[in-house]
Amino acid sequence: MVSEKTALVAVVMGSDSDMDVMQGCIEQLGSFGITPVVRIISAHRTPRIAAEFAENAAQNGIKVIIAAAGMAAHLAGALAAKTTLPIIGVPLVSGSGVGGMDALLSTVQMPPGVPVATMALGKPGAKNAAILAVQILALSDEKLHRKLTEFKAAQEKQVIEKDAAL
Ligand code: RP5
Repeated sequence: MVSEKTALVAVVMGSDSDMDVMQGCIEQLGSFGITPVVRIISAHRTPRIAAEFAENAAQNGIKVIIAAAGMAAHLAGALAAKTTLPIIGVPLVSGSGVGGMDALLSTVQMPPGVPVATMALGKPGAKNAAILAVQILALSDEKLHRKLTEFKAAQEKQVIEKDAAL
């Protein structure tokens, strides 16, 4: 069981309804051998827990926080306000009727001084959040760096094969 005290990456989401999409992020991290600590924490419904989590994350050994939320998605920003760790934000599409634009703008439009590295909406963003987290960790981890190089090469090969198969 991975806890906040043993994980290098945290995947935090605003609701259990976000899990479907964020499973892609967790699996992508897993493909690099990284098991994240996974939490459901809401900037609006559990603001005290959100602040506490962010305040203690670095001390607990977490290096990167991935924060995903839909609607008025303030989770990534709220965590960024309370830590110096890099925060990767994943805006999610909810049933609000504005197609994710609400979450995208809420996540990306951070005031100067409090950055959130904002990914694409939904599933592509969830996958990229994992890869970006690995890229950050790989700066000081040669083994991870090798895995990333292999990942890029495999991706390139797949596209070349698809092109050749046309
Ligand atoms: C956000 O509101 C969550 O991240 C979720 O995407 C959205 C809806 O939450 P639920 O009503 O499904 O719990 O805070």
